[in-house]
Amino acid sequence: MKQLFWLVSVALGFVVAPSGWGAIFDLRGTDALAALDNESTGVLTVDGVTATFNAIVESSSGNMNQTGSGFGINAALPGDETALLDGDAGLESISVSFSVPVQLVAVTVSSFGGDDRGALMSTAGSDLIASTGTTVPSFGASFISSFSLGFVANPSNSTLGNGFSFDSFEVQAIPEPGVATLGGMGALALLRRWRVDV
Ligand SMILES: [Ca+2]
Ligand SMILES: [Ca+2]
Ligand SMILES: [Ca+2]
Repeated sequence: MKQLFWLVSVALGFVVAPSGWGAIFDLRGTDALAALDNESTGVLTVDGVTATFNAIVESSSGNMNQTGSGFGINAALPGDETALLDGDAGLESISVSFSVPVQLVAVTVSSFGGDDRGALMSTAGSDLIASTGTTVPSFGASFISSFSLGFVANPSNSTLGNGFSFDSFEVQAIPEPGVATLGGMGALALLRRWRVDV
């Protein structure tokens, strides 16, 4: 009876699973190091979601850079914080576009100081990021095809600050209908087989 209960639970889980899966893009991790480090554009795939990254510097070119202390843009000018998104050589930002519509459910940054400010932008809305840690975007329930995170001037302070590290983000994608349906059918087939065998 316990087995039957377990199998029914699995089958129902596949059939009624409400909201896709989460994919965490760890920009401080080894996959990102291989795909994005020292590139102005790069592609990273996590759990079936492919993200294309572009490094943008307001007035000059730059490359994405991962070091032991952060992930940001190397603006290739003297004095730039090479592993942070900052404003020393023009306002730096990273845009991310996706192969499938996603919900952006979390963005994590670090190395924030009091003068640092980040702007999270999408077609569905925008948020100001003002401290180290994880931000849940105000537009996290909306499906988007891209977003960007960039350094912006602090409106209450004329100094730019030294920037912040773009550590990671998490998205939720809609599962392809065929995958969920096949999973549910497979579990139901297992259940039917188990009942016949008894
Ligand atoms: Ca590097
Ligand atoms: Ca920089
Ligand atoms: Ca900082």
